[in-house]
Amino acid sequence: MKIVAARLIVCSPDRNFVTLRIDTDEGIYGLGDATLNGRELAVVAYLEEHIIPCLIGRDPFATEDIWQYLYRGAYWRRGPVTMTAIAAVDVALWDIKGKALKTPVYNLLGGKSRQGALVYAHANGSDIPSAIDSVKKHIAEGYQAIRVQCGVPGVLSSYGVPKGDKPYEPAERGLPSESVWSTEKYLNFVPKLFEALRIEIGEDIHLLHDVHHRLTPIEAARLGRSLEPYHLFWLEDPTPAENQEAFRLIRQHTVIPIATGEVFNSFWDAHDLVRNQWIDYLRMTIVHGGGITALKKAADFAAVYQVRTGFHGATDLSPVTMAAALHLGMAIHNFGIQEHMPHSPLTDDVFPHAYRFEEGYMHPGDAPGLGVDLDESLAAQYPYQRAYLPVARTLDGTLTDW
Ligand code: EZ4
Ligand code: CO
Repeated sequence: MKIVAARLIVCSPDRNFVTLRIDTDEGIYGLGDATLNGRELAVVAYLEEHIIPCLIGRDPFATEDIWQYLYRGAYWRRGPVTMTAIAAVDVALWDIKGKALKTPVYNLLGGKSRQGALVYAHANGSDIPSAIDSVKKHIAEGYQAIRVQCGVPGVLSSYGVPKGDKPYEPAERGLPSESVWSTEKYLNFVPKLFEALRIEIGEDIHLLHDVHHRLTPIEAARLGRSLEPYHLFWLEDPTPAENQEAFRLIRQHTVIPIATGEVFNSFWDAHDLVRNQWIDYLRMTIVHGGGITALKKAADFAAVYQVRTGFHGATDLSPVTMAAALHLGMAIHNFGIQEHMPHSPLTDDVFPHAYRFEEGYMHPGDAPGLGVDLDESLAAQYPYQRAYLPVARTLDGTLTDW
């Protein structure tokens, strides 16, 4: 089998998605997600100008060799644009492999290790009562694990809280909006939120929280310690992780489980975190971390240190990535949990898929390959629109981590 063509489909069914389609001489094609939120067209150019010409004529089954060719062969290693482009190729090739062999991709990665993938939903509210309502709504839908974000009194537009009555979506069309941040108000407020939640919903539901890189290590340690009575499933991105050593300090002070890695693009971003057991869950994702080939190795390395996976799964990761994450999550032994932020009905129509949600778990389905398609004529009705993630400033106007 040979690769005969590859092209990008850029569309915006409620939000932007970049999809790579690779075609073979046997009529089988594969899809890969190439969406890098807020920097979409950089990946399109990288693929169109620099990668696609090198793919034509290659054997699509050679996932390892093609990965190495694109990674080592570029000389310039790593970086989110490069690794998203490599991921798109890699995932499309695994899709082709599965379709050609007439089996779901999870069978090519080790086979099913579990019945389904435990997922967590996003609950949010502008204040504690509305956050509690949102959690109860998700429990009623069957979720057994729920991330909770809440507006902080005195802080305009906190992370994870929708502005209107539409579901929370981090990217916004137009130029970047600005939000305000106060660490002091946040640190005083969050324990009250989780105290109220445990009183209202009891002990059984898993609760999670995303700090979104906004604290220093010692502030994160204080938060972790103050949340211990409410036994969270995890505290996510407590501090930025460029300095992996920062997590040592958090670990010295609190037993709260720690998750990080959604912005990582290489396992080297996580190497110290994992081998020192400074984290409990690795959130690297297939689309930004170099594809199934790279994430399988990362997960296997993490397994040696009893670190489990918690792949990023926000709406900016397309249904193709959700499927890829579920196939890999079904197969590896150290799967932990999968983020599930449902796509809009329109996005789901553009990407018909075999995966499904049932009673707190997701299932990748048994279609050959990844089990996701792209309705190109529908996609064409929703062209790309420039969009960005917001930026954040502290109360005195200093730019801070969003
Ligand atoms: O801000 O996916 O845990 N989920 C997150 C997401 C990220 C977005 C960035 O594109 O932190 O909401
Ligand atoms: Co996050």
